[in-house]
Amino acid sequence: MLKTLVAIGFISLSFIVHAGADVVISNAWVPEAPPVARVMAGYMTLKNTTDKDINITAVSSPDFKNVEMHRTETKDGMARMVEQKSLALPANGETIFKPGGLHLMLINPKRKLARGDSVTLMITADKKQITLKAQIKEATLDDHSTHQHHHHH
Ligand SMILES: [Cu+2]
Repeated sequence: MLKTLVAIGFISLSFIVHAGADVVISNAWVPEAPPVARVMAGYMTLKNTTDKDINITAVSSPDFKNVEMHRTETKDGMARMVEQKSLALPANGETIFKPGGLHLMLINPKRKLARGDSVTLMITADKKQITLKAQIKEATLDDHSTHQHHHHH
């Protein structure tokens, strides 16, 4: 009986904690890059659990000098990256940052980052700030991080 009560208590407590989480972020990772790399990519899955669109208006990290949101677009066989100043997460929808599409551009790492390390990301979603960790993982072959990364400004 006591066990049941404790379990219920835990469930309702975690419900309260999650009630504020309009955006649930999972699978956040950063492909490993050569130590000399000045830019790294970041990927994640964002779930908007509300029935209203939510706008991501800023991303920052204490581990990088600057963070941008980019979308890779292919036109006439040429891929280019377009910075997204703001990104709408559709109501009850899932938005995936993945190689070849939306990605975070992590610019000028402040420390050496190797596989197994994790970095902190801070995402502003409709004025609320979400803080999460992303792990540095082995880059997969089709990752754009393994290609020459051109940055246009
Ligand atoms: Cu980019």
